[in-house]
Amino acid sequence: MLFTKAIVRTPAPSVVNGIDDYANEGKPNYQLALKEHQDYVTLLQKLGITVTTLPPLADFPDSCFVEDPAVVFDDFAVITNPARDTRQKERELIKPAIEKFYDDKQIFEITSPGTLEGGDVMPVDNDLIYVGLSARTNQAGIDQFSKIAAKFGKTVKAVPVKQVLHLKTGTTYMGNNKLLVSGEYIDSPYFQDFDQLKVPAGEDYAVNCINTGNGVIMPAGFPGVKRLLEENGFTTYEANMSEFSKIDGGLTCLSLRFN
Ligand code: CIR
Repeated sequence: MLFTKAIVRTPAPSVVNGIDDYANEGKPNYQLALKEHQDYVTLLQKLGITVTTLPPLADFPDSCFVEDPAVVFDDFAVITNPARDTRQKERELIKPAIEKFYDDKQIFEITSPGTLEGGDVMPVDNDLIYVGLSARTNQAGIDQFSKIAAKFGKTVKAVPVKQVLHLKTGTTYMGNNKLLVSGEYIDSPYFQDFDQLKVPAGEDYAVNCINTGNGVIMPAGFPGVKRLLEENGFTTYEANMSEFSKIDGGLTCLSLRFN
């Protein structure tokens, strides 16, 4: 197992008004989003993960995307500083959940003018963390995050994010030097030392996968990515993401994962 615990937050009815900067596929259906979320939790549990479910927050449409207002590692956690106004308050609303698992000395914060969202943070092996310089994460945020990570022996490398929302919307790490890549990250010099698993054209959304160490969770309906993962020795489990994808949400953003 690569992680044993996860924190999620049930979507509120307001999820239908989540930010949609990229997908442009209409509004999510709340009941279906709720079902997809419940199925996601059930799948994590089936794979042996202990899930803490936080209550819905009616005033915060994107608050089910808990990956963005915090970044968690086994030995420390960072409350981030989301860039968009409607997501700002999520940082203080996730904090009590983080405090249940980490003591004061292990919790750090990104502060203005720095902005950073967890979707841009991609840890790989050897204490290296890639952080996307994106529409949501700025250089000041990366500088603050690097200083925090250095206290725990980790090195941060910044990577530009030009065509997608967050770094992990374009690439996710599967372990053993295998990096699932799509779009702007295919053959990218930033990731030339990895064994690149290249997502076929038209299946970019499915680059956002979660390797539990006990199988890979991937979005349902992407046969090319399923084949690619299976050819590389991964067992796959599919999760329906139709409603979250309408508001630019991927699988990783629905949980915080740690030991
Ligand atoms: C947003 O635009 O902030 C949300 N609608 C989607 C956040 C997705 N988060 C992620 O990929 N980590």
